[in-house]
Amino acid sequence: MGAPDYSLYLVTDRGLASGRSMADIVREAVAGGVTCVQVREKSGSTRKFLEEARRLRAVTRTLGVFLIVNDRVDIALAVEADGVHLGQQDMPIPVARRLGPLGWIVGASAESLEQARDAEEAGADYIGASPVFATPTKTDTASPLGLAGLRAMRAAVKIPLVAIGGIHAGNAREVIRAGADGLAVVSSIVAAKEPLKAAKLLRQLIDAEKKRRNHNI
Ligand code: TZP
Ligand code: MG
Repeated sequence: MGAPDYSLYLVTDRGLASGRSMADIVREAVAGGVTCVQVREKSGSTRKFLEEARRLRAVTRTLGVFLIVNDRVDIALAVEADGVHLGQQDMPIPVARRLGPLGWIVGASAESLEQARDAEEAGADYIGASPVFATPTKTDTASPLGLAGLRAMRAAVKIPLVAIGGIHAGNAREVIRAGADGLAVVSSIVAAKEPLKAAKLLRQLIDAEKKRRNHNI
């Protein structure tokens, strides 16, 4: 499916979906410009996680976007996801890499420069820079990196940086300007009344800022 595009990276959260199905939200979000989807389930059984991942695998395959599974290598393998996203307490990056097929995407969260460097050295494909801003969506985080922290992380590693935490249309451009290759969002799309429109606006902002950056203007 070509090189992964992390530009607008949607992370799912059923708790914010107001009863709508994640599959519908993902369809709308991808129509609006989401380039990559991570299925994330923080409560409930393995069985439920597997079922949700299976549904989203089918949707993302049809739409031609990458599907990444949060935390769980077993579920990622079971649904033939394109990769897995690992936190500091999850399976170590090289172990996940060995278990997955060739070309598997292994992403890793980093809350500090040291964690980012370690993840790169361990062979991560990208880093989830977390959290850039404080967010009610996830409160068990380290203190926010802020734009300065993100800039420092950008300077510390070469692999793609996907920024996460408190990102919305009002700050998207400055986060890209600070060196992010992509923006990961939960509530800005999942909780939006119109996920398609929300995704479209974010994608426009990201593309415009990346273009500006590439032309050095
Ligand atoms: N990891 C760090 S912050 C976060 C995750 C999963 C939640 C981001 O949610 P939101 O709603 O985009 O701020
Ligand atoms: Mg995790």
